[in-house]
Amino acid sequence: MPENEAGDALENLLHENRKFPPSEDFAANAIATAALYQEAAADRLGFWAKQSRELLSWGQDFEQTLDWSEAPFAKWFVGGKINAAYNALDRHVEAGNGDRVAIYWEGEPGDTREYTYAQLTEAVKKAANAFEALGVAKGDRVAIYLPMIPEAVISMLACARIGAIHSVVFGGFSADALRNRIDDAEAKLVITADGTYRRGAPSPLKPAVDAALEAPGHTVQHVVVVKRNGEPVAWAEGRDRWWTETVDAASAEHEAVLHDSEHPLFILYTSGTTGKPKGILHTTGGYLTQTAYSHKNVFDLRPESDVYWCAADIGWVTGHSYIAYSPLVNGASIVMYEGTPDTPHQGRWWEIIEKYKVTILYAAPTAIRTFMKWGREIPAKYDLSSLKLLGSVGEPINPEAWMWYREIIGGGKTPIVDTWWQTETGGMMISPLPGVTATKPGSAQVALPGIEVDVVDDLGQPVANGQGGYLVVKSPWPSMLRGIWGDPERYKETYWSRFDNMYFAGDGAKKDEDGDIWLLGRVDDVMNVSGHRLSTTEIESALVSHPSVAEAAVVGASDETTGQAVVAFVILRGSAAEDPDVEQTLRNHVGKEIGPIAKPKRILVVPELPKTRSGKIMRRLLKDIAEGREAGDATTLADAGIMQLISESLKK
Ligand code: 6R9
Repeated sequence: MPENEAGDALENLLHENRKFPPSEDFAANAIATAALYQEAAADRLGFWAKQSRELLSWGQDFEQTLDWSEAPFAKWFVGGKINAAYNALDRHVEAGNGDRVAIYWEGEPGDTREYTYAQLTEAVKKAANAFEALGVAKGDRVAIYLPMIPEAVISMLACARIGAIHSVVFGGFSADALRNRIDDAEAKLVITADGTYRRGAPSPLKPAVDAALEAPGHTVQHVVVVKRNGEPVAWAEGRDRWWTETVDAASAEHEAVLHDSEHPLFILYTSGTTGKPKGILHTTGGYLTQTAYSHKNVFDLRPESDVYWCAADIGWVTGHSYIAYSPLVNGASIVMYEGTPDTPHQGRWWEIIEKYKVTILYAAPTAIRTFMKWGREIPAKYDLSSLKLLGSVGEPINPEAWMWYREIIGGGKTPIVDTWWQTETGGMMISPLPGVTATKPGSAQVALPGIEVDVVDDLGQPVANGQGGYLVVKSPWPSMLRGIWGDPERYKETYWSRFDNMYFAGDGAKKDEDGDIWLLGRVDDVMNVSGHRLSTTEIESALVSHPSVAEAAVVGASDETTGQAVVAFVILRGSAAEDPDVEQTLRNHVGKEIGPIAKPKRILVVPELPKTRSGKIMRRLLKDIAEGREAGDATTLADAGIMQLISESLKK
């Protein structure tokens, strides 16, 4: 864990003095004001009850806000009845907003589709009827293995409508990974597509479903296939159905029945440190409340005028909470993009922002660092003046990347909200409020009103300002996971056994002198060098702050003398690769930024870094390389060829 031992080493980098208060104009008109903090502090449960009733349409009001009597298994908004799809769709049509655009969809090859709220409601009703006709009933599990096409959102909402539990499996996952998830959840139906487009070429999906279902013993009765790229597919008669023939042909009349507030909404698998992936379970009322609340207040959302783009994949929790659910529950117009950021050119994102006049962009630091590497002249070619707010999620954002995001993309004026949360937390937990908080580059800063977090030491005692420790959540929150599918013991063990009555997030964090929170990466990403605890994030930030470095990943490799040694993998910018002294220069730079103890023992120059679907660097694989082993299981990588590329580049 990152702690005070590394003393001044930790200080330097995290002692960011820059502060960016909201502009007077933004602060004066902001949706979320400082009063929210006071209101939540005065009566936390009352605050959530009020938020829930304001943001959602309950078919039957709840009687109790929180039942924590069977902790750590929470029940929120007990006795309430609600339908998630009705909240995301029908009610906006009923309120006269049926003509508002719900989804602006942009395919990778440049084809487009648009759905108004009325059209999306109709599409979801048809899908709900079709799924029911295929035998799917309330409580059944449906696996969704789709690319970033509107049918992904339609399928999720159709499941929610009928009370089926969706399990979205990222389209980049292998047949094996898909089969494991199908088996664990005992899915009855699979929704997939013939394929998608990636980097300008058709990329198949259906063959992975066929391979996953080849061995007998599974629970799948039907596979519904969306035609996306028109590539030929194998067909299992009786099992497989085209979307056009089942869904498009179904009736557009479908009544949204009410489900219990605690009815399961979805399962989403996330990798644990060890063992098989965990099926994180989320339910309805609390999840919708907190995601809608955070989406509105953190993004300063005006549904009637904003165009909101969350550039995550739907197979990641960010895609669930901030593409499929909260923006639609809030009645916003969203942009959804199918492809990669560099197809057909490196200005693709900025072209999309210019085209749709996107006002709010929510993206991951890894994407921002990639854009930095490509150069500021690319976004400079586009009109990005529509942007009013930028969000970041997925990993700590290095101060350099934060500044670049604000200056180059936000024109030096947009607030940046660095939002910390997890698959398990369901919605945002720590984030500035854009009209209130004076933001600090690299820090997520403060818990949202209604959320109680702290940084504690080994014994669970809160650390003083200026000190580091473990991030914990001190009281239950509406969108918290309700457990791990089929494994209640693992839920208790993983999250609730480390400290008494506190949720252990698995992240290291530090409080600065103002008490603001800086996330330091996963606890398992913390290195111990000669008894000094060093955070991978900090050394990475130090490396990225050097003009020669585009991206960096740091691991602790076992070392006979020092216990662990710092090994850095770096992607260099432009001509830096030709500099024979670059490694020494970077070592010294880290020494200067953090302290000599943090100087990497080895710096390896690589062309790419191994990343998961959600853009997280898989340090485990880099550690294998650093420790001279064959790289381990790489099936969850977004791009499977990367490890080969890295090994080859290191042989040279
Ligand atoms: C939403 C999401 C969760 C882990 C989390 C932490 C890291 C996410 C972050 C952040 C620093 C942020 N993380 N947001 N670290 N600052 N703003 O990413 O969910 O895929 O479950 O990952 O991601 O380490 O514990 P998930």
